[in-house]
Amino acid sequence: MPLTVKSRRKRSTRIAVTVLSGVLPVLLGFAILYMQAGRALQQSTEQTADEALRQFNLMLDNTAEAARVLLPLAGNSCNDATLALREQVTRRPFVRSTNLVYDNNLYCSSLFGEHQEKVNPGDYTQGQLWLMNGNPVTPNTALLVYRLSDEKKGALTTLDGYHLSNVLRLIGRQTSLLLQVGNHWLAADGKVRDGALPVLPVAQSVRVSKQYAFTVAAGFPEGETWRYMSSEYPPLFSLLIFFGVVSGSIGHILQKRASSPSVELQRALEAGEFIPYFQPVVHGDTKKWSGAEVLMRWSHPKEGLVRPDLFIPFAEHSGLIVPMTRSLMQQTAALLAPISASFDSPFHIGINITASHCQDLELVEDCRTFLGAFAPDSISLVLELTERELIEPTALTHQLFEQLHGLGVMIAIDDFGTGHSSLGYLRQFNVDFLKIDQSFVAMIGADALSRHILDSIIELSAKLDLGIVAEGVETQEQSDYLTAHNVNFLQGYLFGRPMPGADFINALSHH
Ligand code: G
Ligand code: G
Ligand code: MN
Repeated sequence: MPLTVKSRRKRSTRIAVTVLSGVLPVLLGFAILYMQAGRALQQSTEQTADEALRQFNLMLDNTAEAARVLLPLAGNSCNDATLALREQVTRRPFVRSTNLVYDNNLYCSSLFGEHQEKVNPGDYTQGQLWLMNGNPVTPNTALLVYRLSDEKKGALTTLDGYHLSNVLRLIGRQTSLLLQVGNHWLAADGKVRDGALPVLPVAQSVRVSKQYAFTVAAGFPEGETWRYMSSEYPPLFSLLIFFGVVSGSIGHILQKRASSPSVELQRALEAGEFIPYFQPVVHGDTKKWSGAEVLMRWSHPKEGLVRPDLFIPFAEHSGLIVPMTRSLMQQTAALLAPISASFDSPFHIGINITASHCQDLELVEDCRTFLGAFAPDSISLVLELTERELIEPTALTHQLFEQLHGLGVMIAIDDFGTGHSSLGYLRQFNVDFLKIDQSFVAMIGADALSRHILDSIIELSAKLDLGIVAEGVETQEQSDYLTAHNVNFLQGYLFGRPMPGADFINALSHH
């Protein structure tokens, strides 16, 4: 059935839509995962930096406490203070050494006792902290010096860099974690370097201590987001691919599914797939070709030639039957008008119309255009209206039929005998022809009752002075019977099957 096949889009478009519906969800999911990974890494560096800040603050609290205890001793003789200095070193876990200063001169140390060394307050960030890369006792070992001063009195307590780099290493784990004091910074490898902090390109978080003059920075090297995704998300990737395949398949299936019949008919109309076939109608007595009925065929790109019973009901329902018939009339005119001058008597051209043609006066214009294409008086146009769905007699339909008759268009009741038209109806619409339905013609030679029905129809049309066409004439017997009963016109396989325009014109030239 052609109406279930959709080929509205080109093949390349269909493939593109399928691929897009498969790839888009994957890309979207991938983008979401990328953002999710970025957020996870950011959260991780923030937590790491917070934790490191807390640890360093605690360690410095301990170191600063030692300096606070010792500061009052500054200026006292070193001998008297040494014990107190060493006691702080012993008692406090992170304190490595303690020193007393007077007038910017370090004069007493927990390690050496009496000792002389200049102190430059400018070395200390905010006068408080100095991150050194070792001292003469332990060169190349990081050292954080805390300075507390009160006028000329001063105390210096040092924190071993080993503890600091331990914190950086243990808390940092996967994260790069750095401690910055002024112009120096320490990494997890325990080395102190000079200069500005290096930029950590992925998810960098920086925390500044409120109590002490240091900063902590956490972050990841370039490419960490991808590394994180490839280590954490493989199951999600499989899920994404699965969704992509499902959604691509759905896209593919939806495209293959039928579009609504009216969309498909509209497409076919635009593509010019509705073409006329012609079946000859012959004179009852001479059997010479007197005309033809135009029968619509759908030349479907996939289904081949489709018979009208399969699609005319849809066309009527969607209102497309009017433009479809117009197209059929245009094609018929284009085929037959060029040879119309050679028709000796008016050639009957039968066009099937439906009730939906009778809802406005458009049909009048279509018929005028059609007749205008032919040589004057070369054809007579017969509109065939099926008896199965006859129209309501209204002011508009009367106007329509009046105007059609004014143009010289004739009306035939098609499939006569299968419906229930009243005699009043035949008179009201000024019908010119009855087309006896082929089921009655098929009764010829059968039982007597059936033949009576046929005979009555023939008789009736004679009394009403209507032309009569017998349809579906297949045998010589039927033909002889109908001719003997003065049926004016015959149509059926015996005389010719419905055929394409070119074949019809060719056959016409031999008759
Ligand atoms: O021979 P065929 O199979 O063509 O005809 C099948 C049915 O379709 C017939 O009842 C015929 O009247 C109808 N039909 C054929 N062509 C047209 C047309 O152009 N318009 C309408 N409304 N019906 C048609
Ligand atoms: O419009 P109408 O219902 O009259 O359409 C005529 C229908 O009858 C078309 O489907 C046409 O193909 C078909 N037809 C025409 N001649 C014959 C015939 O001799 N025998 C049979 N069985 N069908 C015919
Ligand atoms: Mn017909």
